[in-house]
Amino acid sequence: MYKLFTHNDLDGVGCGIVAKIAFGDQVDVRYNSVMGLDHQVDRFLDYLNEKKDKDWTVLITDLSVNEKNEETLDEWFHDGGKVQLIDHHKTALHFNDYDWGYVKVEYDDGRLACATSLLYGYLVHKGHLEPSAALEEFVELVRQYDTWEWDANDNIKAK
Ligand SMILES: [Mn+2]
Repeated sequence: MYKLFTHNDLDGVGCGIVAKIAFGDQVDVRYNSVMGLDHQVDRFLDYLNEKKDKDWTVLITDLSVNEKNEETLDEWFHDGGKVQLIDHHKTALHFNDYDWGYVKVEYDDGRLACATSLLYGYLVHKGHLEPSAALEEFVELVRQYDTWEWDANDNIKAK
């Protein structure tokens, strides 16, 4: 099973949609405010540590965790647990120091990344998701909305 903790804004919900297309009923998605995330992650890590349940893959998108959860996630990972944090905020770049962190602010061609576009790329790369034109359009609209590129491009569809 996959447990996805994601933001409750459009980009975060986009991650939930992409994850559900990839994993169907094998993913449990929880949408969080910036302030609410750490409590939820902390509670779930307590559950995992108590049950020693290694079947779960913990995914965190569009938000980053506090230092305490960062340490607990790293311990869980080194104990054989499955963890992946994916984000596009500059403030989260230090998570790239971990094998379970994937933070990218912009693509090589200069376009800004969003969490939905990073998660989509990740799931396609891992073979969890079949790319499609419809999905790519959805992901690109979310990306333009989240990065305000819709404004520069006057892309009302993304708005
Ligand atoms: Mn975002």
